[in-house]
Amino acid sequence: MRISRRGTPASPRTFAVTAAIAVAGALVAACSPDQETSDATGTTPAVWTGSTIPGTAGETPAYPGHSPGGNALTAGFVDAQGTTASKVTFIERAGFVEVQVDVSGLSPGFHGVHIHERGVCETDSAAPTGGERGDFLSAGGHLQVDGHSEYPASGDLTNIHVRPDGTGMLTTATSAFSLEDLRNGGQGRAVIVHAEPSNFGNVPDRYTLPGGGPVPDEETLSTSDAGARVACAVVS
Ligand SMILES: [Cu+2]
Repeated sequence: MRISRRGTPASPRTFAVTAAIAVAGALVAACSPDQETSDATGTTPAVWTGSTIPGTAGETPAYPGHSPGGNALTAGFVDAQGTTASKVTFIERAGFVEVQVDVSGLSPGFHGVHIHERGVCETDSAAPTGGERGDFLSAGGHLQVDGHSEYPASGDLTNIHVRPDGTGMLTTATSAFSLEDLRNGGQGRAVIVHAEPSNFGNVPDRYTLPGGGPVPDEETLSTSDAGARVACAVVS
């Protein structure tokens, strides 16, 4: 649903965009807990003092400041000017994926964050289905994993709140996709931060479109009305 349109027309700038991708597998070798965990009665349980949540059963334990080996993806965001100060990290846990987003240089307020289908970040590009050009449009629509067609889409994540100084951070969790879905057979996916917040397709039915049509319409469902694409990261 397009009630009003914000943002500017597609910029003539063209940047070759390469997102830094790193699998955190190399980190695991450096992990050395200070204390052994034990279930035996009378022993002292391990104490977690870091912000990273403990690893889950069946995988290499995660210690504060460490990522489980081979179970994480991280990538840097670029904006239309090629700035790369922000990053996103995905960590596979037991039954869900932990998502950490750190951004800077964005306008204050809430911004939509989605996984988009194609692992490309191209400014001044057109959607795979054609149409008008704009920054990061060639990343396509929101990720829907195999067998999922409902909305919110598989790749719809929680909005990130950006503070007045332009920085923001978000930690969330989703079971709507796996790291394999993100790797996409080596082709990767794009993580997009939008100019506006997502509404997740939620438009109260007391609203109607100018022509009287019901809401949410297909555009609202497929885009969450999050507006222009202001930052993009390729994970693979
Ligand atoms: Cu999006």
